[in-house]
Amino acid sequence: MITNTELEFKGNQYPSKIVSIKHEGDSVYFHTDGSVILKLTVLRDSMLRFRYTTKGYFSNDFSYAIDKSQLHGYNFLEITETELYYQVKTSKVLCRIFKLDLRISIFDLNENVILEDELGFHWEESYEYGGNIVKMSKSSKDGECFYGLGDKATQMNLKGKRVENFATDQYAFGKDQEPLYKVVPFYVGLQNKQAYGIFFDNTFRTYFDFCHERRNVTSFWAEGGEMNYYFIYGPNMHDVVTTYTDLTGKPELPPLWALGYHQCKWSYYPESNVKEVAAKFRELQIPCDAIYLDIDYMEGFRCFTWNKEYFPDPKRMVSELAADGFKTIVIIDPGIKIDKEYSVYKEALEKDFFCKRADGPYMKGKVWPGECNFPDYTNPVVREWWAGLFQELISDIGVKGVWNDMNEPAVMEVPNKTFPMDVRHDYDGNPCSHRKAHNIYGMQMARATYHGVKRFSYPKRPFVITRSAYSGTQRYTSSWTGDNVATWEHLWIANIQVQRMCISGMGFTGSDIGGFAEQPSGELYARWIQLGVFHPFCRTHSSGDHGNQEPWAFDEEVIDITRKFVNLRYQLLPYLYTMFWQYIEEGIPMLKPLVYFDQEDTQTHYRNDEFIFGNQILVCPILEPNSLGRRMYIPRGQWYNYWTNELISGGKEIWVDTKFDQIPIFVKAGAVIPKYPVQQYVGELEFDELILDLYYKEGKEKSFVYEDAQDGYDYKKGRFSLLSFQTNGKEKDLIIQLHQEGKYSTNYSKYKINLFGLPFKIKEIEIDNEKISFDSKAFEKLNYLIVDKGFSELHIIGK
Ligand code: MIG
Repeated sequence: MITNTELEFKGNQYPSKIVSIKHEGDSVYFHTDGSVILKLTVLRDSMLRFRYTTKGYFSNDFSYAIDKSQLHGYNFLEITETELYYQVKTSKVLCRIFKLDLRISIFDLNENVILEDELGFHWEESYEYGGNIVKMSKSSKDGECFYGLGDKATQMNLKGKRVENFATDQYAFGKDQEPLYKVVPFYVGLQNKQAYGIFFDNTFRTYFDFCHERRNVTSFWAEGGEMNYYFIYGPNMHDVVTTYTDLTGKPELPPLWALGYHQCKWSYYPESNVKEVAAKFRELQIPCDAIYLDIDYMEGFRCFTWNKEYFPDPKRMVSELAADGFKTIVIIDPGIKIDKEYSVYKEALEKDFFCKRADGPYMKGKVWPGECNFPDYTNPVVREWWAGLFQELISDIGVKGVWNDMNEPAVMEVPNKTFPMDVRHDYDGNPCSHRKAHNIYGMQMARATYHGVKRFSYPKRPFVITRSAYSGTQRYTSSWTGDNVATWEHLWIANIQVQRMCISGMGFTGSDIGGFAEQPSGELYARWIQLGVFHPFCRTHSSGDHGNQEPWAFDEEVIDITRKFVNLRYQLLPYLYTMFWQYIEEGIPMLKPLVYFDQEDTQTHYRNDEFIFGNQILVCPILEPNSLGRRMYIPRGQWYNYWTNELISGGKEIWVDTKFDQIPIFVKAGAVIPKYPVQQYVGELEFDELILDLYYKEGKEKSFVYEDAQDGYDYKKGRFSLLSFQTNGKEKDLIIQLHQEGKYSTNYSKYKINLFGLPFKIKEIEIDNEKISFDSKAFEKLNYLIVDKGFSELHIIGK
């Protein structure tokens, strides 16, 4: 195993001088006098791809990460030459390729350096495996910051860290522990207020070193494959992240219920236990939309079977739960029990669908069912077969979602916790060993699962959740952060992991609320739910080998806090759905670390705890016991304290007082926050008003509300409703302009507008230039207005 870049290593080889170049369409080939070739492709004016070969030719170009529907095309491409370098110019960047040694420097159009090779591309031949360890090193300036890389359990800014990407079942992982479940070899660099991104699309074990080994050097390398990376220019982090997300793909909208609260445990069984848990949620009036069945629902852990003793009639149970608003989600693991009597095993064996060792026999490994074989999900025929297996679960029984676990892949009782590296994979017609396929195995399983669940759920939307993932997995599934622990430190980790996943293109993510391993105190559980309701995916889960972790496992105060915060999440569903829509449309991360929100403010560069939920709500969890508040950084701008409605100016660190049933939440001045009434599950209630919380600001602010049928695919045919509110506050006057788009007609007929922070008394109100009757006495008591939906301009005139 390689644990450092070994930059001085005598076995390192370097490219020699360029002898010729060839321009073909969007690509330029730089041939050296050895057998190194660099292929530089201009995908967009702000995105360049660099591929290096040391063989004199390029192998088949294939990637699981890249989305076929990504946008590409550039406006301008010019190639020039000086004595020292070739220059490729687009309308956004200049890229110089040095003739002597193939090193790269990238500049903005004003010739400010964005990113420069240090040693640049170099490699070491690995005779053991018959390939190269491919390496890249870049110079790094003082003050440069680094973000991204998926699920890393470490500080937000990766400066000074080294990380390893190798999908691993890391039970009860610790802070800074490496590697973890997911592999997202993408980072954002921020230097001199300019952001750029690097996506190293290489599925072998990879490492990234951010000025850890050497102070002013950032490097990344892989234990095989090609040096193949994408450079994305910002200059805003927003541009980098949305471009990366477009490159690796965006999901479809989940059904709205999937944004509700989910309850899980290892395991709820038998049926009576599942029913009890569901009923208790309704009794205590804590909203909940989904309940999970962990591995014990199966017959001897055989996927696609049911334990008939615990679940004599799954179809009846699932439909009874559904009648009470609960969607049933079941776990499916990759290991298929070796059992001649088991139909899934027999069929896969007959069709030769299992992974094989290099010398021929099927790969065997122990997981929950005992000895198993493992489908080769990298074979499209196998994926198709796997998708078909979901027919009974989804179409007949009525299961609404599937949970893919153990897909790193995890194997028990072996030191490396996974497959032997010689195992063969189809890799969609590019046969290879597990060294190359390991990091995408879980992704391909989730992909096959998604296609199956979607096929049988149609015309409704599927729901899938996975533990392992590679870049691009967001196209198919949501995810959770794996087996965390009920400790305060893990609450800190969960907060960072989910923010980091959001800026790594894979935002539909949450942690096991309360912690998977060990028992949380009531206080820790309460603090965790207070954070968890602001995560895109919101589920309590626990290993069940300690006490219970349903809200009622704790005292009355914690139950009330849970209800209060889950209620808040359900009220904010239209806001959450709108952020999801901005994510699928534009790749905008649903949670924004402060540095993403305001990269120009260097105070944000090392912040970890505070984040922006959507575009306009600032949240900061309480991460310590016995806290009656905390210090936090308020980013620049005007913010209302959600609990007190006090207006404060940001750009400073302050102390915020909170009670046990609060965490610091601030709403951006000018925002219009849409809310639904509290429902026990999505779709429980019909209502005639959309609530709009409007926070006055002097000046302008824009807010959006996206709605549709909450499930199904009509939204793709234009049946959605997009409201955009432009508020404009003046000293004695507030104008709200509303613009509507889309063909979906919402069921409610009115808006209930709650006005916060209005600095004047209302004299009169005009809607579309007509005065309406206005009862100022009533308003002074209630502070809201009810108006018919569909106005163009609401004018509130002060005295
Ligand atoms: O080896 O299915 O991360 O969420 O409850 C443990 C049992 C297997 C690990 C998952 C966890 C799940 C558990 N699984």
